[in-house]
Amino acid sequence: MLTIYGAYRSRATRTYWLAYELGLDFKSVPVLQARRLDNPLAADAPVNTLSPDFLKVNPMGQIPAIDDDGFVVFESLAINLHLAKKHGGPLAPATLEEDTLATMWSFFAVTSIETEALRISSAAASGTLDTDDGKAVIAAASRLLERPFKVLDAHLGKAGFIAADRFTVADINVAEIVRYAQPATALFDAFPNITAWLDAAQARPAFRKMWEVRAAEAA
Ligand SMILES: N[C@@H](CCC(=O)N[C@@H](CS)C(=O)NCC(=O)O)C(=O)O
Repeated sequence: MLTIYGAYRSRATRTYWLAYELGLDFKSVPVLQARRLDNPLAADAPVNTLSPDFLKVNPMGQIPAIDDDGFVVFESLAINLHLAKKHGGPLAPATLEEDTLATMWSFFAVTSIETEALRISSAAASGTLDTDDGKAVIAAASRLLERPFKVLDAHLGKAGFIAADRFTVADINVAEIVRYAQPATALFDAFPNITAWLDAAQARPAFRKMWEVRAAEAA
């Protein structure tokens, strides 16, 4: 049995999306981010990233993590690469080259895009996008995202997808990182190939299903 520890308002969305794409039978164990709770160590606190039982699963105290028939993995992108390769089919890399490209673009997204994209998503979540401070955050993050977006946009213009001639796990890994920057609409206006690729990814039934469950989860 596959157990996914996470929350739909967290990086676990990547794994839930993939699990829906693959049609996996899984158990979801809700684990909240400790920072969302006043007293995460209180006896009556819901299971969270600082709960002793969860720290036995992921000593980093972060979601998502999985227990796949006793094989425990943390780090969302590694989890997704593992699940795709284990279950095969069109979402999995079909060759060593596709596997390497899926790894390369996943690392690219997490090292060159995620930090700045999260700044944009945090500004949007805190409702400060229209303030001077919020505009300054968006401008600074957008400037730093210009180079990786240029590289990604050129790649998608030629290839259409991230690591193969079809939608794969690599598209999910990269799309779920690029999504955090979406509130910076002017940035996306400058990169039409990224915009078209992300729109198509987010129109997939498995993304929509994940997004519906996320919307129903307490903010
Ligand atoms: N690099 C890790 C980062 C995981 C991470 O930071 N997750 C956040 C939620 S999105 C978390 O669990 N934070 C702990 C907390 O806020 O208490 C991954 O991709 O899995």
